[in-house]
Amino acid sequence: MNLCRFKDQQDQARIGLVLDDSTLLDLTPAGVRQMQPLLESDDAVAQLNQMASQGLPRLGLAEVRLCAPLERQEVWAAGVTYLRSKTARMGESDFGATAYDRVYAAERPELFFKSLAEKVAATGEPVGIRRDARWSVPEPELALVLNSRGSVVGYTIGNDMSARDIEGENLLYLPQAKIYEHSCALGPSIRLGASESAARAWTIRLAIHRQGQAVFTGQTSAGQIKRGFDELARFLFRSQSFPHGAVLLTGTGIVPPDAFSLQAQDLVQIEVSGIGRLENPVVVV
Ligand code: DO4
Ligand code: MG
Repeated sequence: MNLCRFKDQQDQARIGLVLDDSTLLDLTPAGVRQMQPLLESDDAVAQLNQMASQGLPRLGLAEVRLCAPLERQEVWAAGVTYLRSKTARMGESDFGATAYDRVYAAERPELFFKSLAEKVAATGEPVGIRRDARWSVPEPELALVLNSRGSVVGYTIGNDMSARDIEGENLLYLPQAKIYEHSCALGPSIRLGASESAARAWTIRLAIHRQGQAVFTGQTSAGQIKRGFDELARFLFRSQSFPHGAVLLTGTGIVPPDAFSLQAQDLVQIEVSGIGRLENPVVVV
């Protein structure tokens, strides 16, 4: 069951339930104006099933503009949670190498702030590469949707856009490598009601297209994430509260070859088998 946000004709955000690849149910007549009460409730799937049987209006997905599926949540990210991410980062950096090695093995994960909700790109909106970076990549990641109690209530797809040369030059530059205009995309919807073991069986795929040709494709399994989802959520909620909930990206396991850098007008497509596809064109920021 996939929950989405979309804009109506008056440019107001509405909440919908994705029925299939081409149709959604508008939940507005059922009194749903925000996602948060559903994400906070213990029986969101049962409530939504009940609403779905009420004969609510159906809309074509092609007729609406999807928004990023979050409201007031902060977006955070975990790093170096896949072996592939650890080895790639150790290669790109000289003196930072031991930091990546150590955090991969440590009890405490790497967690960093990624974005405010209002800065997140929805599917179809541009993601950015910095004009002062030479080496930019998308990071396709499974994203945990957490309620205010720190429980995983759903999953979406995240793109943790990164400037690898800036991160590799000095780890203290991580915030500049990771947080800039259009550096985070989320969507297209939130998958509710899936267990961690079901989510771990999902395949994550990345395809980058340039002038209509695929210039990179790769895939991994969410099962390769080294840490438990609750473990990541517990560390995020340590000594910190999130009254609106949070979205936590779980790290990347797909790293394009070192010679590859994104260019303006590339198209980044990320698919997670249990969720759908997040697709964003690239712009220079
Ligand atoms: O350590 C730097 C960032 C790691 C990251 O974003 C990832 O592994 O996905
Ligand atoms: Mg990442």
